[in-house]
Amino acid sequence: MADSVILYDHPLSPYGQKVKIALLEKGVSFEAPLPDAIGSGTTGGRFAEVSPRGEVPAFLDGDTSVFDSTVILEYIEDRWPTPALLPDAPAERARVRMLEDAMDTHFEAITWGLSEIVNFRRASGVLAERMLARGGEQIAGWYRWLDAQLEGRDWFNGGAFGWGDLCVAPFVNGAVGFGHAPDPASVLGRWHARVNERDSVAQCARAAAAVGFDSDAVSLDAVREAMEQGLFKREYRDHRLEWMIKTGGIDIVQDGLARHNIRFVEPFPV
Ligand SMILES: N[C@@H](CCC(=O)N[C@@H](CS)C(=O)NCC(=O)O)C(=O)O
Repeated sequence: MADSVILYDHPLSPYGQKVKIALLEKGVSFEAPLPDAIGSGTTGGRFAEVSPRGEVPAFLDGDTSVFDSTVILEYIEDRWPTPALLPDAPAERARVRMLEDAMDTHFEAITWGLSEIVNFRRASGVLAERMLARGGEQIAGWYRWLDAQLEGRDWFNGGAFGWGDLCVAPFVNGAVGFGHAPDPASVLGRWHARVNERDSVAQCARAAAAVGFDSDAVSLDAVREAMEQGLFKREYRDHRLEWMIKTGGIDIVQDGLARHNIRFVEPFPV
């Protein structure tokens, strides 16, 4: 069994950030290669074996391969139990796992959708304005829900930073990138400032900023051009597809299908 831990990752992925924060908190050293052809819908090699959906994060620990950030986090917690990131009590563990599920599915779909409009220009004019406004309202609604989840706690995990926090921070930081910061005076806003002082969280936020669509490292025009040519396909999976449809973008889905620049998950390779 090889001894290196490899996390296939893209710094912008909030799911990848969840896993990196856990590894950093536990002091597990890892390499984080960017998979070849990520986003093309035609990934190959070892990455495609480890990640049959062609998604980051995907994790290799010697002979063990794991995909999906939630499953990877569970594996990491089992494999390197100290310091524990999940709370002790079963009810608390269930509480933070529900938080994680809500962020991974409903919340992420909104920031992903905003990116489709702002960065990938899937809509323009009145439709774009309407979808952006609706996304902002949806985020405000989730912020009210998150605020209530803190219920007098300093941390989503309970008395100290943990799973509940690392599952929320990357997604809220993503929303800030679209101009939707929580009110700094709110409970959530104060948590947001506190969590970003944490070294593990700050490292991931810096790495994301360095490759963001408005950074020097990435030419958004080149990415858009690749998308126009169908070389770069956006994955319209699960809740993302729901978001597009419920937020008024059903024509965007049909247009993307016609132009072959959106993709769905295919049967896993055998
Ligand atoms: N449920 C998965 C979602 C992972 C995911 O959506 N990853 C995106 C990046 S944020 C990805 O790799 N997309 C590949 C693509 O669009 O082709 C998880 O929790 O790991």
